[in-house]
Amino acid sequence: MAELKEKIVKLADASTASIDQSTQEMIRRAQQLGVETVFDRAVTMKPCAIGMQGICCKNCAMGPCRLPLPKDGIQGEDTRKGLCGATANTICARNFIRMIAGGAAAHSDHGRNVAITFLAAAKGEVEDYKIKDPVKLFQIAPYYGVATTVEVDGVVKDRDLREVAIAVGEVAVAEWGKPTGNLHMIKRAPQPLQDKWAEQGVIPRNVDREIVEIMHRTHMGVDQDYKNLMKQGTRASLADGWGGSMIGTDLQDVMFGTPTPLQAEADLGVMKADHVNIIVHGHEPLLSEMIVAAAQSQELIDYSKSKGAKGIQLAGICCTANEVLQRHGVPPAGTFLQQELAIITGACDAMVVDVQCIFQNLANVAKCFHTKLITTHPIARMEQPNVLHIEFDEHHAMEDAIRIVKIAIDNYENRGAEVMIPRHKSSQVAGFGVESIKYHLGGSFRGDYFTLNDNIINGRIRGIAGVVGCNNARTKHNDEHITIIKELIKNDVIVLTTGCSAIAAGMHGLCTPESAAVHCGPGLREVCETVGIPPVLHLGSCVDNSRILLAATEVVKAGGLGNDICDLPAAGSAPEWMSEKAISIGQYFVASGVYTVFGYHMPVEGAPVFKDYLYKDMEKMYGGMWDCEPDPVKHAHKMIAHIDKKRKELGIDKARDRVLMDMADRQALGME
Ligand code: NFS
Repeated sequence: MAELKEKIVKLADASTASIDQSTQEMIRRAQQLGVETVFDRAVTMKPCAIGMQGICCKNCAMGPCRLPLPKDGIQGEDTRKGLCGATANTICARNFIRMIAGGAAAHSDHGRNVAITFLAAAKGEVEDYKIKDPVKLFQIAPYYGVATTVEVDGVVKDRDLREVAIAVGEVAVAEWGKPTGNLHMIKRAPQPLQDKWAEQGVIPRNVDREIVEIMHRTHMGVDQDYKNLMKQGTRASLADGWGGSMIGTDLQDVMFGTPTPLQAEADLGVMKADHVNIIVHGHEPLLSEMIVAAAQSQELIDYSKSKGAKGIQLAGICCTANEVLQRHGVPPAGTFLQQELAIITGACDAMVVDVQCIFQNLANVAKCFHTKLITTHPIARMEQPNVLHIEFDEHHAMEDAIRIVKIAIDNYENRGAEVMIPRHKSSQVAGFGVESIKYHLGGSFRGDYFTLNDNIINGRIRGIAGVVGCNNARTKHNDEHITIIKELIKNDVIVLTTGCSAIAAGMHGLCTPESAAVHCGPGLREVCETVGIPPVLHLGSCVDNSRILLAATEVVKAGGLGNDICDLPAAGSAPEWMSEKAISIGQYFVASGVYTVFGYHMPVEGAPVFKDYLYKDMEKMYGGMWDCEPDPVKHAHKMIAHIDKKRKELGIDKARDRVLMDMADRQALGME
C-alpha cells in the first residue's frame, strides 16, 4: 500500500461528510490508507460561483463570457451582456436546457438500448433475452398502437405473443427517430395535461429530435428568447419522462419481469469477507441481469468454492443496483457517493461498470487494491491501464457475464491484508410499482387506486411525495434525503422514492413496514399497518420515475382528487441532486403538474427573471413549478404546505382536521 499512497491535499471530516455510520467508517479508513475520495476532493476544491449561478456562457470561442450579478443586486434595467449581446436570461436558459439535453440523452439512450435488445429478443436473434412478463406486454401494447387481439372466423382471440412483441419493439425503436407524428407514450397522461402540452406547443415528436434541437437552439446566435428556449427544454424533458424513460421501464419489465415487493438488505455491510464480492455499478440492466444469473449458477458458485470462497456475493451501486434489487433482491451496497468506498473495503473482487454516474477516480482507487475494475460499454471507457474493458454484446450476453464473474472469482485469492467491511446494513422491502401499489392498496376486492384515493380524501394520508435523485458531495451525504423523508412521513405524507434517494431510504431502514410505527404520523401509520406496506415505497431506478408519473395518473383516474396531476395533493423533491438527469427529471415533473423542490441550489440564481419564469410562471402553464430549499426540514414543509394548499382547493382539508393530532396527543402516543 505504502508506495501507492496518494497525497491528499485536505482531509474531509468524516462525521460532517455523511450521516451514515458505514460511510464515515470508510472515509476514515481511506484516509488512514492514504486513498483520496470524493469527500476529500470536495473540501479541497470549491465550485465556481458564477458557474453555479448559471451565468457563464462558453458556447463560442469569444467567451467564456461571465455575467456576475452586481454586488447590490439589479437596480433598474439589467444591462449585463456577453460579447454577442446575450443577456443573463438567455445564457442561463441555454445552460439550463443543455442540462436537460444531457439528462434526457442519458436516460433515453438507456431506453433505446433496451428497445433495440427487446426487438432482437422478440425476433429470437438474441437467445439470452426472453419475454418474461407477457401479461405486461399485452397491457402496454395498445399504448404503442399495437393490437393484442385478432378476429379469426368471427372469433376474437389473443394475437400471437411473438407477433405482438415484434410489433411493440418496432414501434418502440422508432420512437427515437420517426419522421412524423408525436411520441406514443404522451397519450398515457391525463387528457387535461395533454391539452396543456398541446396549448403550449411542447408535445415531443421523437426523442432524438428534441435533444438535437436543444443543441441547435443553444448554439451561438440561434434562440435568444429564454421562454422559447425553455419551451424546447420542456419538450425534451417530456421526451425523457413520457418517452425514453417510460419505454425503458416498460420493456425492461417485459423482458426481465415486472418487480413485485421483495425483501433485501442495503449498505456496505452487505459485502462478505469470505465471499467473492462483485459490485455492479451504473444504470443499464442489460448486462447486470446476466451477471445475476451467472452469479447464481451452481457451476460458478462451485468454482468460487474451489478458490476458497464460501460463495458469490453480488451487490450494486447507483441505479444498476436498483434494477437488480427490484427484480432479484440483489442488495445495494450504497449510493452514488459510496462507489469509491466499496473498493476501499479491500473486499471488492470486481467492480463492473456500464454507463452514467461512474467516477473516473475509481481507477485510481482500484489501483490501491486488488479490485478488477471492468468497463463494459462501448460508450463508457476509461483510459487507465489498470482498467479491463470487456465489451458487452447482447448476442453473447451470458458468455460475457460468465467471463466477468470468473475474473472476479479468480481475483479472490489476490486480496490483500487490508480488508475492512463496515458491519452496518439494514433490511428493506423494495420492488414497488404501479401494478403492486394497485394490488397492495387496492385490497383483494378492488384492485385499483380507489382505496389509496379514499385514504387521501379521508385524510389518513395527507398527500403523496416523490423523493428522488442523487447524492452531492457539496451536501452532507444522505442527510437531506433522510431528514426530508422522515419529516414527510411524520406528517402523514406517503413517499414514493427512486434512484440514490431510494437506496438511502433503504439503508436507513425506512423501506420496511415496521418503520411506520416508528416514524409515521397516526394516519399514514394506520394505513401502512393495515395493508402491510412501508411508508416509503421503493419504485426503482431513475428511469423508473416514469412509474411515479403513471402512478400519479392512476390516482387521477381513480377519481375524487381532481382531473389532472396538478390537482393532486402531491409534491416532488430531489434533495441532493447533482446530475443533468436530475434537471431533466425535475422539468418533466414540473411540466406534468408537480410542485418540485430541489435541495442544495439551482443554477439559475444569476438570472432572476428566468428564475421567476421557472418558479412562478410555469405554474400557470402546467400547474407545476420549481422551487429550491437547501434546509431539509423547511424543504419538507414547503412540500407539505403545497399538499395542504391542494387539499384545500379540493375541499378535503376539513376531513383531515379530524385526524390531526397536536403535539400533546403525539407525545401521549410516544411518537415524538
Ligand atoms: Ni439518478 Fe441513477 Fe444516483 Fe443520481 Fe446517478 S445513480 S440515474 S443520477 S446519482 S440518482
